[in-house]
Amino acid sequence: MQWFPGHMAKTKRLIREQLRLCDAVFELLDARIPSSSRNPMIKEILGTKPRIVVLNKIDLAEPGQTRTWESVFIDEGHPVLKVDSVRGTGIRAVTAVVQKAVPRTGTALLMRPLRVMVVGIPNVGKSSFVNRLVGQRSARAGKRPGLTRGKQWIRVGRNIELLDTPGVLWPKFEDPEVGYRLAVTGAVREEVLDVEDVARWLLNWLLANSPTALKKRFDLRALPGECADLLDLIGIKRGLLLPGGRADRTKTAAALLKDFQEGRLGRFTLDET
Ligand SMILES: Nc1nc2c(ncn2[C@@H]2O[C@H](COP(=O)(O)OP(=O)(O)OP(=O)(O)O)[C@@H](O)[C@H]2O)c(=O)[nH]1
Ligand SMILES: [Mg+2]
Repeated sequence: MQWFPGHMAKTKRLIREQLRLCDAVFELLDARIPSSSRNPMIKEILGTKPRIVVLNKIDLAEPGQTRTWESVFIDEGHPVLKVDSVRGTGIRAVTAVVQKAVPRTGTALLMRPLRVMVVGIPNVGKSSFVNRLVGQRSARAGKRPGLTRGKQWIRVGRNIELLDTPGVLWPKFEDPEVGYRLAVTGAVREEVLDVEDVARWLLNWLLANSPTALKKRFDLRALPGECADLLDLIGIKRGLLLPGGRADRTKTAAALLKDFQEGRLGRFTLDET
């Protein structure tokens, strides 16, 4: 798996450089994998900069577990936001949390907007989150022409400036399970994945944690124990076939991952506290 291409090393440098200009950081985590989506390099880069944990994609995660994870991060000393950046759930609370998280010392800080950098793994929803925040105030911003905007800094209302950054992963997953969780939730580009292997991992997870979701989605009365069989069964059910009538495992695996990523199998949290 090649999940740490050159541009990620570049992003790491960008984060380091821009951090000096920032008052705080939004650490976007995927609510389905709050621990696996946490980049261990980020902690070391951010140092003591105030960090606001944003649990994004809460619409895809199991709500009870999201609350449990929220308390874990609060206990660590971070403010926590629970957000669905597509529908906008939780967005209204953001501004107040930022204002509270940044210690206001010195007049200089009061004279300019707060600068907050958005960091997170690929596909976690950083740009959606930024767009949601901007959209909320776009009418108001439109009434004040003449505002100069930097190329990368995006103004939110009067008080906050955001810096969207590209997604970063880290070079080595210590725990292979973390790699699988990142893969099934869509953080790793499909071209570098063995989709069949990842889909089998997901099927095993669902068999162990929510067999009824599988039965319901694919209209199966009973589940075979063997994962390869189950993948074939799903392929046949969905009509994803090779010439000759066998299931097309590659296509079936990709379709299953898509179903999971779009929430069609249900709401799941893969990381346990
Ligand atoms: N269901 C759901 N989907 C979301 C949410 N936030 C983002 N998405 C989807 O996730 C995908 C990635 O969103 P982006 O905002 O592009 O993610 P990103 O972190 O900016 O990705 P990179 O820039 O590639 O690192 C898109 O298909 C979004 O629609 C959310 O809260 N819920
Ligand atoms: Mg983006």
